[in-house]
Amino acid sequence: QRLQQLLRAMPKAELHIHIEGSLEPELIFALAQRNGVPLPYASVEDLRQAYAFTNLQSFLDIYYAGASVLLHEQDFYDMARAYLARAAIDNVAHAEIFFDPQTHTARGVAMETVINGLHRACADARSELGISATLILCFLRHLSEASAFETLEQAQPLLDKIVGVGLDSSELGHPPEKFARVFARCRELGLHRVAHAGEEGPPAYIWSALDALKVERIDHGVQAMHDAALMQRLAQDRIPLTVCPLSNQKLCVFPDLKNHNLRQLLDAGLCATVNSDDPAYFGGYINENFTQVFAATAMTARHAYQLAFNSFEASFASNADKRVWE
Ligand code: ES4
Ligand code: ZN
Repeated sequence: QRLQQLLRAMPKAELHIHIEGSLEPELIFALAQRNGVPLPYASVEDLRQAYAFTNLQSFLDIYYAGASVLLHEQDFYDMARAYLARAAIDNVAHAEIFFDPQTHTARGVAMETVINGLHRACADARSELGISATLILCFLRHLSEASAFETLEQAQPLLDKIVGVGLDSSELGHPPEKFARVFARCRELGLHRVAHAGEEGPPAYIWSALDALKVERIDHGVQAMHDAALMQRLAQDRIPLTVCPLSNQKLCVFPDLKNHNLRQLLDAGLCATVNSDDPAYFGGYINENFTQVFAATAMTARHAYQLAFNSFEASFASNADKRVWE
């Protein structure tokens, strides 16, 4: 219908996409073959069969296994280029791409291999696809503060190729405070800051992401609904939430999309956005997230306009980025 067409056609910014979560099973198998990396799955179909998740951790185990096929700069380039080509089809004008360097450096891949491959794909997307794309380095919260500091050190010579830092991986038991000193250092370095909080974890983790990490956006944040004072803070300060409906459905954060609270977050005046998170694993790219959540919750064209507007307001797009698509 007309609303579904509007959702697909409208220009949008994607602010919550893990590049390792855009690796399609076909590309995982192609890279495994190219690099001689053994996989514990017999075929593409066999791997897809394993995509039945009950919570965040059950997904992360498979997601980290899939990323093990990435070894060379060209692998990181091919992965990011495939995502950006797909994003262009969904009328994404600007993408801020998360990557998890510790997943790769722990396997002996150099930081510059990761960042240079991803950055070259972003540069080519600018000239060839008319999309501006920037990179956000995410620290894995299940690892130590020392490991995060070491990661920041390794990235130091390449900081002109990233726009900010994030915090992801297993949320429960890993509150944001653990990384307060790392994020303080990142702030001194002039980096933008975001963190996953309130995906599975409690509203208290959203408060500490704001107050201990001084983040500018909250990734997910859907648990904020359980804390009225927090809702007021998020609305008053217009702290964006990067919401990922299909992810929340697949990881059983909500029993189904009909119960998703995106509409309530928007109607409460929050700067919510729609994003794809790990599209190769969760059953769709950004337009699929828009069309499915709108169909399930009977949102309107007014909500569609607000979400597109919010995505650009919430972005870290520079004037140079805007010149790519304005
Ligand atoms: C993630 Cl859905 C989600 N949550 C936390 N960390 C992640 N890394 C990749 N996807
Ligand atoms: Zn995420």
